[in-house]
Amino acid sequence: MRPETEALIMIDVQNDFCPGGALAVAGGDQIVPGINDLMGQFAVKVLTQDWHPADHASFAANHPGAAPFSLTDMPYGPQVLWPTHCVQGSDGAAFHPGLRTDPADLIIRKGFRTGIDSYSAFFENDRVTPTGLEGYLKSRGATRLVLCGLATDFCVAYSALDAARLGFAVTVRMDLCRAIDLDGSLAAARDQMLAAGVTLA
Ligand code: VGL
Ligand code: ZN
Repeated sequence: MRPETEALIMIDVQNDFCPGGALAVAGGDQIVPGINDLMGQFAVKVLTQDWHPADHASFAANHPGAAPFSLTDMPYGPQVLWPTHCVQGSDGAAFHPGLRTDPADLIIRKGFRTGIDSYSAFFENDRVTPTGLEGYLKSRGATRLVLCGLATDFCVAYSALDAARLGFAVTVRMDLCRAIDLDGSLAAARDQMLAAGVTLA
């Protein structure tokens, strides 16, 4: 068992990010057994769930003529337009059926505001609107975070970078993550995480 000051943050292990899903990440389902095992070691365990309304601004389908995986400009900066995924209450938004969700202390949902995407578990993509996770973790006494889940180069990396900025000691279990890897996004995410002092394990 790890000390009470360490928290495990499991990012978006949802059907739509697994093979067969709307925004499938190659090998996304392979990380499930390892995450289940790891959960047993942590006192503080948090799941995140990408949770979008059907009219969400990050969906290419809501931008007439726009192709999935193209870029658009949002008030808060550039935004990738994704295939419709993780719609609130859909099967795609459900956790992978093999993931043990019962041991989790908290499930934090993100991306539920129509006009703004939220990759990070801590802030929406404007980098200022909080999800509340920082306060939860700090009030539980967590100082060190271990992150795993989907996808390495988007929600995991954004979460790790925000966590480091907030003063947590951060380790990303790269073996328990899988990447989308859009135009070099995985290499860029690795470089940014290393530069921010995140440990890649
Ligand atoms: C994610 C793209 C869009 C992720 C979520 O979980 O990495 N990526 N929504
Ligand atoms: Zn999303």
